[in-house]
Amino acid sequence: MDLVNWLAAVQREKGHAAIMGILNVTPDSFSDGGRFNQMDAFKRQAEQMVADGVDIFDVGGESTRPGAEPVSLEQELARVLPAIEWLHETFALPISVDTYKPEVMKQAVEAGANFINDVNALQAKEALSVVASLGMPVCLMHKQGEPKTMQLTAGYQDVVGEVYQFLSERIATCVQSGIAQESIMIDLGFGFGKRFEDNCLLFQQMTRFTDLGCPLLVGVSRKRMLGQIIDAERVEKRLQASVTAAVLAAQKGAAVVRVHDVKPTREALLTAKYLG
Ligand code: YH5
Repeated sequence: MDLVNWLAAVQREKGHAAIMGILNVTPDSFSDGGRFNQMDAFKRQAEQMVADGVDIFDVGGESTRPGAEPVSLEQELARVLPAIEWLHETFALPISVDTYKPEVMKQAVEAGANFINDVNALQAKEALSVVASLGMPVCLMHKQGEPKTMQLTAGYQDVVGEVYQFLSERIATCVQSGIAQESIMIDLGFGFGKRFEDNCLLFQQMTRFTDLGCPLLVGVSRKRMLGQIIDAERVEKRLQASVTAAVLAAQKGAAVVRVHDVKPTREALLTAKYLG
């Protein structure tokens, strides 16, 4: 089933936007004991998400957060592959891999991933051809700059116009490279090289991106822009703001919301479905 049809099926069956649950694979500790415990914690988190009604897993090796140091290919593979293999063996749910490295994309798909979530919008060398030959759906995200420094240098003349132009060009390039238009999603990239006011404007004007003809994925869960609105430094304090933002995004037409807190998000989306 192609991506657009799968999303339509989720909408139909559940009556709300698809919920993408964020599963970060944390660095291995040096001892085997630590490694076992981390995999164990990962499994329990995934099981809880399934019980809470997650629609798609997003597995990431934590290499793209603002301020983060890049992770080596070997490190990323060692973190992400066992996690994807286990999810694939254990649940009948789609799995996306959050990576910009073509080699990780390839091996993740062999391990059972069925969706590429690339914060770099397939701009790495070989990424376009790898995804085209894998035939997997992909999410193209906008960012300005590189994760390590992007929050220090962010600036736009017209953030909505520039993000629109970028995504429009990337969609065209993907299609020219043999990726089916029906398997492309887009993401405005909240917090990726954007100031507070840029994030707010993009969120407010999200519906302007619908005419690009690709389903929209929105990831704002626990992000600093929400912390700035409610004056909460600690991520654990950002739950209500995250859930509110997920409901608003769905109302503005987002097909997928990428979240940490599946259960409260699902309850809010269901409530909005009946009362909205
Ligand atoms: C996204 O928006 N984000 S990784 C900082 C936080 C909270 C969360 C503490 N991968 C996105 O999740 N993929 C990431 O504040 C993504 N869209 C897509 N498609 C950053 C992240 C986060 C960072």
